[in-house]
Amino acid sequence: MKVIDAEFAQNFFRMCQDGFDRGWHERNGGNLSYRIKPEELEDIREDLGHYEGSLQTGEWKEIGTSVPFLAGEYFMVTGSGKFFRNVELAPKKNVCIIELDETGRKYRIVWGLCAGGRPTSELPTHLMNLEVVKKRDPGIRVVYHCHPTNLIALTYVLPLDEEIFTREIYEMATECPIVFPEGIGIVPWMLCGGRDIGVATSEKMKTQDICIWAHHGAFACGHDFDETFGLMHTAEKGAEVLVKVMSMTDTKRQTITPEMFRQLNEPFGVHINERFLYDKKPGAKIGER
Ligand code: 2HA
Ligand code: ZN
Repeated sequence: MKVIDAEFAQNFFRMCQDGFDRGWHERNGGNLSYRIKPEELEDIREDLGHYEGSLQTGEWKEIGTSVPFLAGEYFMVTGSGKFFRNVELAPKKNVCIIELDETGRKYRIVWGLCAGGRPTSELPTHLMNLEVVKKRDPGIRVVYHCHPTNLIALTYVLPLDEEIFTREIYEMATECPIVFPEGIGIVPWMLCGGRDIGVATSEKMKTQDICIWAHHGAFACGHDFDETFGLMHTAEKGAEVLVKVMSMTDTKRQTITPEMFRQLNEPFGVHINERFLYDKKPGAKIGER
């Protein structure tokens, strides 16, 4: 089977378009990675290794970090400097499949980026995230980075405190604590594109499915494309409501209380982490405990 006909690939390309349509991928903003299943790899194997039109793979290159738990696996990832806007139109130019070597320190391109290029500048963060989430749940295969406007805006006005940030977003949509009961991780502003920010993000991803990069964007992970996109969409929706509320007032007339959140646990089969359900001081403004 051709890579572009595989169901996972079509879902990957569609998610790029969905993210662009939401306004989360200006220019070359954002990146997406997917850890390919063994059976999916078998289906497309005949189409791999055709690099630059010839029957050879790219050379082994340093990832810039080490992910031994992912050694030998294959990933579909967006290309560095490529625009999400173009992925569905020309997937083979904007996306690639990489293979990791047996040490988990090197990769080579085995499909795509046919007009040249290299995998996303955030490859170390993607692979480190994919490694920690695989350890916690081998079914988690998707890692997504985008620039969602309202979540970013809030990193300028809310304290960069995970408990406060999460709680304020929880209060904006009943869905939020059900979809991310472990809350939103926060990485303060750091230089992007390298290993250090990858280490900081993957530390959050050990327990959380969504993590904000202050003044930059967000990362989310999930079992499949729908779940991962839906997670980002839900968090960004909560953030959008909060931006609207904050543009009207700094104090809410009424809201969802910790006791109300706790009622969600049983019927929805979740356990909302109690660290986000602290009691607020009477009269607390938005962003205050
Ligand atoms: O340009 O979003 O974080 C891609 C990015 C870098
Ligand atoms: Zn970014």
